[in-house]
Amino acid sequence: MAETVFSKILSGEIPSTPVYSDEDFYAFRDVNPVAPVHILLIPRKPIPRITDISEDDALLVGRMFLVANRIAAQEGLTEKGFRYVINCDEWGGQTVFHLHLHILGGRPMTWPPG
Ligand code: DGP
Repeated sequence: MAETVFSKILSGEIPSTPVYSDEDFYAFRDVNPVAPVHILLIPRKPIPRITDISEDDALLVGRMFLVANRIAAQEGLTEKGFRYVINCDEWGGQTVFHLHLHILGGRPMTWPPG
């Protein structure tokens, strides 16, 4: 599996601001926040894109959203609402090829996205 910025964050080679950690997931603050709360939740397993998940990952991906919901609640986002984003490939705007969920909140979101 190719090294990415996020595998280096997981190994500690690149510093990050932790928000949540367990044996399967790590969450940290985005270096370029686009909202008052902008957290990236990643599986420790290096899955490049959401389209690369297999049946074996179904539980992992389901649990990823349970963890995300805990983080959203901890960050005080659940009262007003928030947004989850997974970018996929070039047209989806994905720049780091290690699956990640953007947790965005702290301001009203607009639609459609850019
Ligand atoms: P995406 O475009 O969906 O692949 O999002 C990648 C995000 O990763 C982007 O919002 C910026 C963030 N990012 C890139 N490099 C670093 C880094 O070194 N540290 C942190 N905390 N975030 C990073």
